[in-house]
Amino acid sequence: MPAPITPDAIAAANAPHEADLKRDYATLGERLSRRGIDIDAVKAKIAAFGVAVPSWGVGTGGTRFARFPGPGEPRGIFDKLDDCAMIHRLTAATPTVSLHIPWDRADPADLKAKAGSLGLAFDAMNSNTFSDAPGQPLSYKFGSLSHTDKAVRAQAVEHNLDCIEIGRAIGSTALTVWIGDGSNFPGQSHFSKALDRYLDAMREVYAGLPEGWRLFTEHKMYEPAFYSTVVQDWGTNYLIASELGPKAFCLVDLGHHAPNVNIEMIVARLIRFGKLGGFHFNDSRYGDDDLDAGSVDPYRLFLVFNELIDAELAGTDGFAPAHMLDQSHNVTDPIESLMASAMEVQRACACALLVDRAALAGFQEANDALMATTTLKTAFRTDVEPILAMARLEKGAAIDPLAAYRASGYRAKVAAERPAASAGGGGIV
Ligand SMILES: [Mn+2]
Repeated sequence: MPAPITPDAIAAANAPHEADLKRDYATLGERLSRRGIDIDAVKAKIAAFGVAVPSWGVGTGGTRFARFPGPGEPRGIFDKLDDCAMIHRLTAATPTVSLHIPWDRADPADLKAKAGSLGLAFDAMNSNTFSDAPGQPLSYKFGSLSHTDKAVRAQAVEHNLDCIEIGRAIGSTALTVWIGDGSNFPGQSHFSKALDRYLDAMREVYAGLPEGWRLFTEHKMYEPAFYSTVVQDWGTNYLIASELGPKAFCLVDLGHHAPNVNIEMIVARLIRFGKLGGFHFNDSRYGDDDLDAGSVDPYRLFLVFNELIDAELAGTDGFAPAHMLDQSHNVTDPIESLMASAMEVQRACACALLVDRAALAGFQEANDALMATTTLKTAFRTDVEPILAMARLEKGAAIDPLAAYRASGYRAKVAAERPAASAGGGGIV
């Protein structure tokens, strides 16, 4: 097994860039100090910021038309963890991995040992009742937690409880539930009855939460059901989380909304009512495209973080949203996309930390629309790359993770050991 890149190799890759970075950091620090901002404080926040990598993200994704596997694809969860470790060593931004069961099913002791040896921990568990696992007694073709057949619902509940058990054994403290349940035809499904069945099933899952765990429900407007989905929008999701209880929260996947929906405002609403659980970061152009975070609309990502930082600074009680990437890599090396995306999320966070909040509040009170929006733009337009790079350097990660990754030859090394994949193993939620 090729070891992920060594500290010496990273230091060698950094050496030619260190002097320039220090100059750039000092220059930016001087400019920010004129705005009353302490660059070291921003850097410390970024250094402490992490976003979880989804285990399924390190494999090549695909569309429902085709999948074009890349070289050296992970053969299973242990290969996936190696790839996740590579991402974290180079970026120091992804300390945790989010598992999907049954795709990543393995002996929990082995999972924990492998992750520990790589310096990784586990984030939220993800259940899968949107496809049929081999040998599964009952099919989810017509739904899972909201299925008309009680036996199918019971099977789906049992699977979620199983995910919790695995998670408990490996140190996870949250379960994310996304279902594909819904309908393709008007009249196919009774909206209220389906939601009631879902709520009844979810109450059983909720009852199985260990002490200190949180339950995240993820809404999605369409797909795989195209006419209606049971958990279709943030409003329904909020009602679900409210019905279930204080350990239930809403998860916001940036790709799961109708076009042009004001996602940052949804975030603010969920914060206001104490039900924001976390995020699946990605980007989209037309629908649930699962493009790399910040690749199409970095300003929207910034505006989401603007709400998060606002809530954090306001000292919102119990505010601790989970951050995770959830994207599909069809034409890029997944490791490169995940590194770039983790850094985009950090960038949005860093820019949001630069917002002059006292000035913004003043402009809002004075109804000065132009100066209010300019205040946000001033923060967004600041090139914070020296802050991100310095945070990486000081944590032993790479100043330029993409260049260091390419220079390492990691992909060619794992390709020599991992037979070419022909299909399968993908999945986007
Ligand atoms: Mn998602």
